[in-house]
Amino acid sequence: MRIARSHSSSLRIGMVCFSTLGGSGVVASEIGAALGRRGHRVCFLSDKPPVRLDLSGPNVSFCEVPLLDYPLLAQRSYALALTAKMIEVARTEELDLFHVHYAIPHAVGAYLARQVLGKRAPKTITTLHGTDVTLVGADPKFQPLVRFVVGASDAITAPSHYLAEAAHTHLGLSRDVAIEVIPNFVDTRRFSPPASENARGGSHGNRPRVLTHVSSFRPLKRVEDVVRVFAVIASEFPARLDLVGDGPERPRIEALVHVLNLDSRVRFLGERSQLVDLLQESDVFLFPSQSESFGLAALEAMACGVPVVASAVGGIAEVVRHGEAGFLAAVGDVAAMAGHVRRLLTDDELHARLSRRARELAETRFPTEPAVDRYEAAYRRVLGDGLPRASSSSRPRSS
Ligand code: GMT
Repeated sequence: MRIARSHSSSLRIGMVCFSTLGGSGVVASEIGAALGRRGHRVCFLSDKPPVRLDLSGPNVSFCEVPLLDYPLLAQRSYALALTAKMIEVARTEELDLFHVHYAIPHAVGAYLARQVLGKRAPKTITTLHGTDVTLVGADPKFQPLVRFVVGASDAITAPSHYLAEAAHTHLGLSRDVAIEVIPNFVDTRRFSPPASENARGGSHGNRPRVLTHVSSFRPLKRVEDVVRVFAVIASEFPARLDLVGDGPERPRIEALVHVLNLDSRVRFLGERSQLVDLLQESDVFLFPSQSESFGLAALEAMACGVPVVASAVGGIAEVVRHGEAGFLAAVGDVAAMAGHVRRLLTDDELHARLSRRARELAETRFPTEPAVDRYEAAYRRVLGDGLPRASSSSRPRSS
């Protein structure tokens, strides 16, 4: 039988996330690692160890979700296997709560597991991340399911005000259902500018200017716009484009780079779990997404002092302040984005100012520990530890 623990006692948390390099798995990994350092026991449940998770840290473990291999279950359902594992781990580890990242299938697993576990079930916190709301949740076929399992959570969080609002409108969640905005965060000790700014091109340097893009190469990332912006810049400057990541759009983008005769100036670097070295060489980070709840990749670039040129959509403006940490333009406006990059590459003073401010915003508005404090407070609250309830409309700290 689970014993209620006091405020200061350590919690037992089942952290459920994707293992891939996407932002939701990164955020889950960073929260779990920080909670482990605080003495909580965190067990990650996923198909593989999350790529960005440091399993050598204190109090962090990994519980693999093995797929059921039975002929009648032709699809080898991950959702069912996950649910079964959540039930098992909740019992063996005496979990206090599940913290699930990305609604589908994770909040479904949490809901079913809790039905099975009954009175002894852990509480559930669901963190929405983006397309779980804007694509899957907005799809009429999935909306009733997503709304139900998200609404059944004991607490819901989202990384931006944009996504919290989208969850109410797309999922049709009642306004009485509070969604706490806890902005994503970045470890600014690890993600830091280069020791010397000479690492970057600069208008007087001899090195080519480096433009960088990191994504999952899904259509909504609009990697074609990245290449088209670069084509403009490459016709005016000695420049290189680093494309980091992999996904369904990559073959099409490789073909486009070839057609534009840019093969020698574009590097396809594939998936990388270590980004700092690449970001420290970068002059401008390109992020022209069709939709974005937050843009963790842009925040990591900012922490390394890289100004961002991005589309003005979703939660990006809550992270990349136009004219401070970079510049925003309408989705698909390649000419405007190329113009912003051109300014940054020709005006060293402007570049240095935005680079400094990008770093400063990452440090002051998106630090790790205050965000983890807020998750921990949410855990205590759902466990009935009597801490005051945070306002669902509280904004990230302004500097
Ligand atoms: O929602 C997704 O498409 C996947 C998700 C992920 O796992 O990468 O990305 C979302 O979550 C990140 C972490 O909170 C955010 O930084 C991304 O902006 C967001 N992606 C989208 O909204 C497209």
